[in-house]
Amino acid sequence: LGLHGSYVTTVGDYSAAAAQVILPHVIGSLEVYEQQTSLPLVIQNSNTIVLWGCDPIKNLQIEFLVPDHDAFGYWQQIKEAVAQNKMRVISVDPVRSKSQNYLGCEQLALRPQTDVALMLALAHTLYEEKLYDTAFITDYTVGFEQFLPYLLGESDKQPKNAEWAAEICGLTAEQIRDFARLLVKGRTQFMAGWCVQRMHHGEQYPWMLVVLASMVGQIGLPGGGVGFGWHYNGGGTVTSTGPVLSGLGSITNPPQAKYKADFRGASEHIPTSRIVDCLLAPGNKIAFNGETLTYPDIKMAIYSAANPFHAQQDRNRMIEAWKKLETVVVLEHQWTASCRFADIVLPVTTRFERNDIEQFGTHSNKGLMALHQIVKPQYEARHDFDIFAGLCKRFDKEAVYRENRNEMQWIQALYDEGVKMGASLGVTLPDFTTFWQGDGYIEYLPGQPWVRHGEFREQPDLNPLGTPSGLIEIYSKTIAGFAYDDCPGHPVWMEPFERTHSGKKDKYPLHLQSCHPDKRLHSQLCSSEAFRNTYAVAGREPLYISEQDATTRGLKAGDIARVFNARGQVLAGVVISPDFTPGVVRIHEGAWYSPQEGGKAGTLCTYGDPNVLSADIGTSQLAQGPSAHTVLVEVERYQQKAPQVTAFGGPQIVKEEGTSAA
Ligand SMILES: Nc1nc2c(c(=O)[nH]1)N[C@H]1C(S)=C(S)[C@@H](COP(=O)(O)OP(=O)(O)OC[C@H]3O[C@@H](n4cnc5c(=O)[nH]c(N)nc54)[C@H](O)[C@@H]3O)O[C@H]1N2
Ligand SMILES: Nc1nc2c(c(=O)[nH]1)N[C@H]1C(S)=C(S)[C@@H](COP(=O)(O)OP(=O)(O)OC[C@H]3O[C@@H](n4cnc5c(=O)[nH]c(N)nc54)[C@H](O)[C@@H]3O)O[C@H]1N2
Ligand SMILES: [Mo]
Repeated sequence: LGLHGSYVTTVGDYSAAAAQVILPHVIGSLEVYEQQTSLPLVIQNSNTIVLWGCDPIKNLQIEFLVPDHDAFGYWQQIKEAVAQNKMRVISVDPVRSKSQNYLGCEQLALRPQTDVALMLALAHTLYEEKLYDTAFITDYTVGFEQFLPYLLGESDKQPKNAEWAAEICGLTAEQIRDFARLLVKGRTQFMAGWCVQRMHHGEQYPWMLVVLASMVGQIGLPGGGVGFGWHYNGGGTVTSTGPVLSGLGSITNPPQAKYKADFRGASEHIPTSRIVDCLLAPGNKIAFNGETLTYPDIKMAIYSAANPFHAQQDRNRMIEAWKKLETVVVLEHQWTASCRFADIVLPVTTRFERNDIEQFGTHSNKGLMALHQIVKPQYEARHDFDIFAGLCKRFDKEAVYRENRNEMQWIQALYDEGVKMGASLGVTLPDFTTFWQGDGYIEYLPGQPWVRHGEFREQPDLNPLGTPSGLIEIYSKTIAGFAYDDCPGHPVWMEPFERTHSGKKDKYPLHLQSCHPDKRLHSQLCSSEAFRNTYAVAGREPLYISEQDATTRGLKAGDIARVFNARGQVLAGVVISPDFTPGVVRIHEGAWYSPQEGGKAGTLCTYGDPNVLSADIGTSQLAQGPSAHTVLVEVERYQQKAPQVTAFGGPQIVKEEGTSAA
């Protein structure tokens, strides 16, 4: 696109949009995609691990790169330490997670979306009982004095004490005080997941957790402090020393685009999850992290390796917005809902039909792996790379795009670059032919255990954080300067646009979680009937629900339920689970959208896509991230004859005139 003309880019992602924007202001880096303190050091030094909305045993199955699954060995040691009472692990989570069940650990079952209130009360208790680390606050942070009047209620007549939070989060004041005391009793490692920042005002949770960890005072010590990436990409595995390969797209001076578009004053980038807003209201202005963006008038969208008809919130609103696009192109090897809403679908190869090279172990950087082609490209499928090269050919940019390399030449070039990098690191790699035709596998030498924020703690002057002050910003002048009413200068508790147990009587009394599936990566392979049969219920995506909520609704295990709110309705198969507390239900994200009547907004989804029910509202003016987890629903038994699931199968091959159907 860049070689040809102009295009609108997206910033941030669905995963951690709120954390990615706030944490650089607060602690100077993204944190979410960075390596964590090595797990061996945690096992050695931590007295308590707090899993805050964090389910590593479920989510560590996935990595950006080829997973090495090494983290699970350490988690087994943590499980043993818990069994021998050498360590406490406390899961702060409204539901009993897979990790909790695996570790046999404790739980603080707070109400959904009330984490910031709980953290404030923990901070208040540490302050009131003089248990917080004043030296750490003085030496490593700024802005405690601006935060304190709010914490103590001097600025708003509401002390954020344990009694106050107990009303909101459903724990007792005594439980909250005990927890605060435990945090400073020994070494405490906070491990934070990302679900809680995928909620309305999702920026407040990572910010307040950093403030709480600062008051505990152990940031930068082995087995203490806070991290936001233990549950993904093998976070906390020890990083090996070896080359990190670059990828494609390293075109350095791209030639001037032939057709530079006129944006007519509109912005050339939008926050990823604001796409539907943008389509519905081009020209509208929104605030975003200190900028004012003007939505551009987008006419065409291209999706490669993404399935927006799973990922994006509020499906029915999205269906209306999609009509504004003149052309939608999807590059896929699965007939997803996104393909069905596209004008042109270009079939791509799976990785089994390609040659490739990849690192394995994302954070562990364990080594290199040759990914050999297993079968020739099937039917008309082509490599994404070849499709884009073919498009570039039409305006004479193929050679520039390819950098004069085909698939194997790219692999060899990346490898050779790795050999050079290795040499400078003292790591000797065999020549390419030996690697590719031999084992196809290189394991680097293990590195040294490492402590996140350790260098900062040791020498804050020499190793300042990337914040304006170089220190942790409990109060951020930058953020305060934006003057957003939904994200002020220090962390605060704010009611989300909807919440269970909020005291308001709601038509939709259940909180719907749409956490990441245990059995899939998002929507991938949901199309496989054989695989679906290992977890689907009555042919639908499972709906996890407590015994009490099921009984009061006359639901039995295996029933088909209708899950609905004002935004939409889906069918799902009932699973009654002791892991779920009353008031909280779950349908995993990635369940394929299955409209009873295709293309019609409001129609029943017959398989169970939770994004039919979610709201498409930005977290705040700061990050404009997705609020996918701020969702209330009601559930009832589906009385009628269950309609067919339409999501799977296809495409239907239409015979072109004058040709024979292949
Ligand atoms: N309600 C709710 N919604 C959510 C979330 C949530 O927690 N709740 N989580 C959000 C998060 S964190 C994320 S990351 C997003 C994920 O959203 P996506 O990344 O859009 O989800 P995937 O299902 O992984 O889609 C990837 C698609 O790429 C295709 N694919 C695989 N290999 C290739 C290839 O080589 N080339 C091409 N062209 N295509 C390929 C797959 O078949 C698949 O359809 O979802 C977000 N949506
Ligand atoms: N198996 C598997 N692993 C994956 C993925 C996948 O699709 N499948 N996707 C990967 C990707 S792209 C991402 S972004 C990450 C996502 O990682 P996360 O966003 O951290 O994962 P989730 O599973 O959505 O939620 C984690 C935990 O948050 C809890 N939780 C929900 N609501 C609340 C609340 O109000 N308060 C508290 N304290 N806890 C709450 C849930 O019960 C759950 O146990 O996972 C990665 N790993
Ligand atoms: Mo993600």
